[in-house]
Amino acid sequence: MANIIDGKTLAKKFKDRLKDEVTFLKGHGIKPGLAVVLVGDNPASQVYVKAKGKACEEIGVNSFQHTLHKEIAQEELLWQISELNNDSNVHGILVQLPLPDHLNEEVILEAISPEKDIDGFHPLNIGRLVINQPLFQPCTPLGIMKLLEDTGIDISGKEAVVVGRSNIVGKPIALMLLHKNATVTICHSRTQNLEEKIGKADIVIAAIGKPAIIKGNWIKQGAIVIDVGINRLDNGKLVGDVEFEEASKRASFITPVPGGVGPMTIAMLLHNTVEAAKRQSKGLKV
Ligand code: NAP
Ligand code: LUD
Repeated sequence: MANIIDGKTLAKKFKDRLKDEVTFLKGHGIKPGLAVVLVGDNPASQVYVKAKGKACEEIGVNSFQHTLHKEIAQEELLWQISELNNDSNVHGILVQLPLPDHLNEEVILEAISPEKDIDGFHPLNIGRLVINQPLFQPCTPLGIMKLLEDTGIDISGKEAVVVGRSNIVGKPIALMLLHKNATVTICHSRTQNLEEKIGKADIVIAAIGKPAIIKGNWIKQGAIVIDVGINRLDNGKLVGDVEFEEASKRASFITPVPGGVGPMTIAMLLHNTVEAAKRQSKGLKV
């Protein structure tokens, strides 16, 4: 049976360390601040934003939550972002995704100052990741790298299969694995013979958003399985993209849903916010 990678406990370890760091920074007059912008009333987004606010509170980071009407005009949202860019109490700015359809996500994300872009979604931060000179890296893939590190297994030379090619998970995690010298295959909705590709993988990253679409018996014996998917079933239960029970019989390590990648996403958000505060207090520019 696989070892369960406990994301909740690892996230707690990171948060405890960050809490001490925040105490130290406050002693030097620096109080890290995170602004979270939520547009509309998407229930999942409300849950995540609330969890982010609570995590800030736990470690002593100032959190500023801005809930905006779902029909807000793009210009108005851009104005709000520029206010946050100019606010010296705000070191990190996060605009929760997805945004309502009438808003242009690329334009909004590019309006965030790269120095405060603790989500790592600004084109400048993405470019820096591509050339392996990262500044702020997206929280979910960064959390996945910490989970992999925690297994103690060397990534170098491993076959990694990433399923999903989103800007927030699939593409950045593929780059991070590549930079650790994995041989990376990126799969998506047009990929043929997914089962065969997964069957060869030493590391599987599932970031699709479809319940149990990756069958447990596709997993190679001894593989590491990271399940990013969060799917709420009609009965209210949360499940990942991987058939957990079957996959556990083959994998060496596997992340659960919930309690795997999700908590690490939030811990990495706090990490990036503290880093942003430190950089800004030194007057560093990108
Ligand atoms: P997304 O933007 O919807 O992307 C989904 C990806 O899956 C796309 O690249 C899509 O391919 C691919 N796909 C769809 N059907 C497929 C199929 N049958 N076979 C193979 N690939 C398929 O999603 P996302 O934002 O990356 O999120 C993915 C999941 O992770 C969601 O459940 C989300 O809630 C969860 N998530 C969790 C965390 C966390 O912290 N735990 C963070 C972020 C996201 P195409 O590109 O061809 O359409
Ligand atoms: N937008 C994210 N949109 C969605 N799960 C998250 C997430 C925590 N700008 C921006 O935070 O990084 C982002 N930046 N994202 N996500 C998804 C994505 C965004 C997803 C899950 C969790 C953040 C989380 O804590 C818990 C778990 O897996 O244990 C379960 C929470 C529950 O629903 O009960």
